[in-house]
Amino acid sequence: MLKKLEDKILRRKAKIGIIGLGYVGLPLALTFVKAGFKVYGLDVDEDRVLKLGKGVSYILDTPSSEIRDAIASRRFAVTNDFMRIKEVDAVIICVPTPLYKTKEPDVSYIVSAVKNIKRYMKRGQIIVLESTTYPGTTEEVMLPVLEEGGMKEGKDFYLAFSPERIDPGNPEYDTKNTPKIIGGISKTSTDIAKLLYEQAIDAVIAVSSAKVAEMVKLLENTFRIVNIGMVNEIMLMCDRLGVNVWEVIDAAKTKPYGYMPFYPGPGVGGHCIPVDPIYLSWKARMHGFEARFIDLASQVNSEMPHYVVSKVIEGLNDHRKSLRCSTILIVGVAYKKDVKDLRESPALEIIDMLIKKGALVSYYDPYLPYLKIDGINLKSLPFNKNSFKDSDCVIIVTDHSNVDYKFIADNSKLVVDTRNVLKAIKNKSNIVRL
Ligand code: SAJ
Repeated sequence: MLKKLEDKILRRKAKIGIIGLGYVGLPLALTFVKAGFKVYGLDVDEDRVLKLGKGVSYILDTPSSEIRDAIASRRFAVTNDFMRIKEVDAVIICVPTPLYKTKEPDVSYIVSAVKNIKRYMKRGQIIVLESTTYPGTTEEVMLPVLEEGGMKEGKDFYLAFSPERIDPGNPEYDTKNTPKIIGGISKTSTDIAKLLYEQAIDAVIAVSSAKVAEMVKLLENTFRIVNIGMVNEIMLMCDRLGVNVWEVIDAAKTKPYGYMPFYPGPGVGGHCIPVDPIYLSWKARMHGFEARFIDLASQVNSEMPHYVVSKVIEGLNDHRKSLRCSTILIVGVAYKKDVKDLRESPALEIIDMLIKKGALVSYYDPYLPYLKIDGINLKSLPFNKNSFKDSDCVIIVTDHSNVDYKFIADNSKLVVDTRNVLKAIKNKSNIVRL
């Protein structure tokens, strides 16, 4: 059975099902299609299935032309019919792993996916989880469900974890050229899953277990949240010391070894960095260990929106204005530059705080024409002189590349720049920097 599967993989005849066609699953599906495999995209979201069926992309980094080409190749079909799982040789799960309001991991999407797989699975299938999750999920949550009824992992099916490594908006690295980690419950599973991924991805690195692979991802994202938290705290210190933190960082990054630049900002958004490390600290706590760096970094990062609002109040005060009834224009609301994703965006918290303090808030974001906050519908203002001249304060929260920041600085009474996009503009009294 294993030999037959290996041959099918090498001949690109193995069929692949991908559950969850978001910013991870869709590019992965198209990468396997381009490598010559037949792929069934499975998603519960009917709107996504409809759009993809029409060759329309909803992921900024995935052009619709790629979807149309995949469909035209007759090697890509999208459906919400999980019975298709019966027809594939491999199933890859790319579903969300958010947090509950209690800050505990919500693996319900994984559980629902693995139950769907269980219902339709057949002997000899490869099952890979890609969703970022706490170490042990593959073994403790997925394996028992799949082995119910007597099938044995490593013999009747193959189970592995392979963390997704997607950096939305990154023009240089995509699914194919980003090295991929893979770790199975059994060595047989590691090997067969590695063979599958190697047909589509340039570099695939095997590790000794699914748990190691789960932990690799959490190390990567914990590295980021902690360093972002550290540099936000350095910024707060520089503010007290009257030192320009951006100049300090630019000088520090001239060090060719042993240093990597991170930048202060208005807070940490996205559904990875603010979330994934909490999966690790939660699991560590279950084992009686307090992950102090993660908790501290999360705390420092979550204070940043409040800090931005305090800089706005300070700036207005210097212009003899109170925040209440002031008109505030937020430039950029996505969670980071050049994406149209709002999840966990600090801009939403800043807007909420400003409205609660009586400010009249509007926004401009080239990627997000509409915004709904606590039932309030906002529409992005046009990018013109009046939008800025009519505002008592403009806050640059997300530094999208395709925005003329000099125009903003030239036409605004007061600009709070949280991303140092105005660094080239010196000695202008209307600019407040973090
Ligand atoms: N941020 C800062 N300062 C920094 C870097 C980021 O304030 O120096 C903020 C960003 O504005 C954003 C948040 O942190 O709000 C997250 O930024 P991010 O660059 O980590 O962006 P993500 O979450 O879209 O992508 C990350 C990947 N990013 C990079 O490796 C550069 C990577 O960590 C993961 O592959 C991905 O999350 C994931 O899916 O886990």
